[in-house]
Amino acid sequence: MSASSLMLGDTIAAIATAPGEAGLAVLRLSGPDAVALADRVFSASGGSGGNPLAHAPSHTLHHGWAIWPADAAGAAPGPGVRGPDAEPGERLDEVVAAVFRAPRSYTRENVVELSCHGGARSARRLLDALLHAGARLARPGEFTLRAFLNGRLDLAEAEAVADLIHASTDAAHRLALSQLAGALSRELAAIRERLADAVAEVEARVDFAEDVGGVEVPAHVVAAIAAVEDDLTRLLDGVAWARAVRDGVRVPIVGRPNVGKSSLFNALLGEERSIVTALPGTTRDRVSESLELDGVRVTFSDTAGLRENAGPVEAIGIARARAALADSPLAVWVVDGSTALHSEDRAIAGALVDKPVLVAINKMDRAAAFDESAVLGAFEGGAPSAVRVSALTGAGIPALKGELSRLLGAGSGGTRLGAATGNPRHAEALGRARASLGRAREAVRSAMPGEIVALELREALAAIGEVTGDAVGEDILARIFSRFCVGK
Ligand SMILES: Nc1nc2c(ncn2[C@@H]2O[C@H](COP(=O)(O)OP(=O)(O)OP(=O)(O)O)[C@@H](O)[C@H]2O)c(=O)[nH]1
Ligand SMILES: [Mg+2]
Repeated sequence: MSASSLMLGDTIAAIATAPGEAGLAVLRLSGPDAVALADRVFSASGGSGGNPLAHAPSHTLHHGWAIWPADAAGAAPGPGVRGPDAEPGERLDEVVAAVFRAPRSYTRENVVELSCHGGARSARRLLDALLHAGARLARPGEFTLRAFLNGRLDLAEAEAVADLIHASTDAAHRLALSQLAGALSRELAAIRERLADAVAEVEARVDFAEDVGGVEVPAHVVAAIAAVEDDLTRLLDGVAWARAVRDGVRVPIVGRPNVGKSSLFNALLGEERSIVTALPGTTRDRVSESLELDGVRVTFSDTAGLRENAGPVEAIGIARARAALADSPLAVWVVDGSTALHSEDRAIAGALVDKPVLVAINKMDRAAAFDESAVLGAFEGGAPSAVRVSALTGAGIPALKGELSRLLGAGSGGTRLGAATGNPRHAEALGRARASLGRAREAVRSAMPGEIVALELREALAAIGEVTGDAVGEDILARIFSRFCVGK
């Protein structure tokens, strides 16, 4: 990839902190002219003149004032730069400048961080001053993109920066931190080394073979390929859980009217959030609320009871319930355990066949009116998990939560959260690598030419390399970094 098309040559600026009233805000500048540009808006004395930062050693702090810069000769303000809102030399705020010289900085370029007061205006006016002085407004994630392009972070580590910022549970935070610290990258580096050895062995034999078809791949190479496949399988087994940890999951609570969905929703959350009445058709609007379950942010939504012949308002609620079902990986299906299985229940079961379902057999405080096999038998494809509960008394609720967390993947390889990844981009590439390895072993088994084996191994290597960014295109980088906020 060419650095020029990503414009590494210029100096970028952005506000790095969230907007709002706060003690401090921080602006970041990165690029070859970071120190010179900072000097144009920084004054140690509060007046203009002197370039106090020009000779500042790396990793030093400087107290002073931010001032509106004198007009730069020829520095026409770029797009997004507002006209001057102050006189040259006018004080904008009292600040501290931190100077980091390349390559000892976040981006490996010259970096200056200006800490000013928080609130609506200070940072914004200071940013305007920096843009007026000749900096370009950074794009989302551009500082981290530069850290990646300059080799300070690999791509998986750079993506972990975004995950860290988005993390909403301790487990998600830990997962992102371990990825930022290189746990995944190190595991993948070890895998790639073993694969590269295997490729070298196969290719050496291909080069020396008289008859291409006659290359024999030694048993220890086949074993090495199989071992790498196992390692990839372990990583892929942990993806579902790590993904749930990273992104959270939405779990709709569905069922026919009056079975106790809202009561169960309230019992799960431990608060009276949804309205409960003895009348069927009580819930019409979708009500959602989150809780943390073994480190996963689970957002339950209470939905309108699914039935035919509903009134117009209820019908809209039912349509929303169906929509909630469509975009969730998992659903809780509530049935009334004190009545026989209804034909409406069977219809709902039919709509749930293609996703993991947890059945809550509710109202267990009453006499059971059907056997469990009636519920489970309503599913054509494999029987789902079922737990008997009483939303009224709270019995069975902890068991239901435990089963839910098991279904989300807790206990799988990913719970150790060591080298786990929940990033769909990683999962896709690792899955492709594993498939290539399977084909490589198959090629060996069916005595195909050594070149085919080598080709598959090289494809696997390339796919793994995509995760750490050894081989990715600009379009992929653009997509990844657009997830970031400006200033990161
Ligand atoms: N005995 C008993 N009654 C329950 C239980 N759970 C819910 N109920 C009662 O069942 C009735 C319906 O409860 P809701 O929670 O409103 O049921 P729903 O499925 O949300 O109903 P809709 O919103 O109309 O679809 C209420 O009278 C609840 O008190 C339970 O575990 N045991
Ligand atoms: Mg309800």
